[in-house]
Amino acid sequence: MKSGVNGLPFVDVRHPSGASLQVYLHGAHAVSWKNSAGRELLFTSAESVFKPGFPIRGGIPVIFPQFGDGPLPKHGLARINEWTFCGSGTNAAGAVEAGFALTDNPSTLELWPHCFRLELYFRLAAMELAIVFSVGNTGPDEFTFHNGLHTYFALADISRAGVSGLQGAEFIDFVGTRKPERETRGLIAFDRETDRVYPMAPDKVELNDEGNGRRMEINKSGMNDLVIWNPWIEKSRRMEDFGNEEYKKMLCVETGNLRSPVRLAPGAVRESATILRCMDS
Ligand code: TA6
Repeated sequence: MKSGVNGLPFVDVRHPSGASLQVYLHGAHAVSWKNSAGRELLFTSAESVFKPGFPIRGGIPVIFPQFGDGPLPKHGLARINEWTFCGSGTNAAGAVEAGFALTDNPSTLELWPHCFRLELYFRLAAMELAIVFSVGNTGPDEFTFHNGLHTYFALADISRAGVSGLQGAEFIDFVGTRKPERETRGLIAFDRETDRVYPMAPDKVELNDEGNGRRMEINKSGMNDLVIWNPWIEKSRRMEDFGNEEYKKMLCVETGNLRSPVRLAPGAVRESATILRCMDS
């Protein structure tokens, strides 16, 4: 355990290949993932705050039990609570695994009256990061939830980036009509604010970061939906914890159960995962 920004504790995970991952206990929030070549693959804002009760801007925010706006704080409680580090080790495949857990506490119960246990396992290899996200209902009542990973990928230049693999998928544009549409593009490029939810999206998409000569494969399982977000110019200016020009250097490709909530019976556990594979050319 190391002491990070404002003294907040974080876990520094190292893989023999040279790959590394830094995860704050605050929100079980990964803020840096470097591949074996030492190249930073996540975007974390230089303006981010690091303090209790506030989400870190960038990295991999953990979403639970609510995606977006609603009766709870935006994107829920997981990213603004302090998680427990459960330990780390090398698994049979040679990946270095670090586990984190969050259970209900008086402050979560006040806002969301359900007992739960979240477990998040990061599995780090030379060019790959797998994240396993399990949600357990430890109370007597059924509950419904959204869960997901709001991943900020680092880019050389948003104007030279694109997402492929969504052609033909339905999407809802939250900057536009907010009505279901069909994706016609094989490669989605970015020249404006983009905030699109792809319900029941394909389980594999690819982010092409031409400026870095990098392709990132984004795989999901047990996660129905995918979101693509870039705040662009005006929204960037309105975000206090985000630099005005930082939209040029990032894209969120989010994976999770973000549209239709998942129903979980007492005692049940729902596991889901995202696997990120970096292919530097
Ligand atoms: O995932 C897209 C989104 O819901 C956008 O609407 C935008 O608000 C983004 O999340 C960031 O939300 P945050 O609460 O982290 O500022």
